[in-house]
Amino acid sequence: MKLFARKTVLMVSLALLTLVLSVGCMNPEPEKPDGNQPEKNKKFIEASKELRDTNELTLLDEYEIDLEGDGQMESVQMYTAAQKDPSGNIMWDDGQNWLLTVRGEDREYVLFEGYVQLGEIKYWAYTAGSDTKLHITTLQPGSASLQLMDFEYDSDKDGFEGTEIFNPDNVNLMHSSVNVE
Ligand SMILES: [Ca+2]
Repeated sequence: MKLFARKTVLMVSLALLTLVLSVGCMNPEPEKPDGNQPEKNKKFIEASKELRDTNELTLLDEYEIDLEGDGQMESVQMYTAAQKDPSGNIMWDDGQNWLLTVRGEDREYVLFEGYVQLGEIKYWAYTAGSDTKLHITTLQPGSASLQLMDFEYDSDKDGFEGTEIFNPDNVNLMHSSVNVE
């Protein structure tokens, strides 16, 4: 009886050891994206209640659209910090701050805010296919960058899902048919 018990203990121990070893030798599972962690090339842009001060900025482009279909218009606005000369021409520097924002009366979604060196920002607003979601796609060409971003409005989350589509490293821009205006 004792012997049997010992054998049983030994066998159970061996089985456990085998199990521990086999689990230990298994390849670790590939890392799954954590639900709370944003993907590397994505960022969510929430509504900001405090509107940026645009008094000192030059409005380059404005487009009115009803974001969520409530009958009240919102506006896509693109600004640069470069000022206009008395004739109305923009005095571009080698670099300047830019602001691309979608604003309503008491909120805004800042799609881009920052300094652009030897470059500019272009945007396209559109819907695609049967989907009625607004997309704003931006291209930011510069002497050392060529970034393409897509911002899709999500009415459930009330914000824009930004996705970096293209952003190659070590760009040395040699030519563009699009010049700073
Ligand atoms: Ca609206």
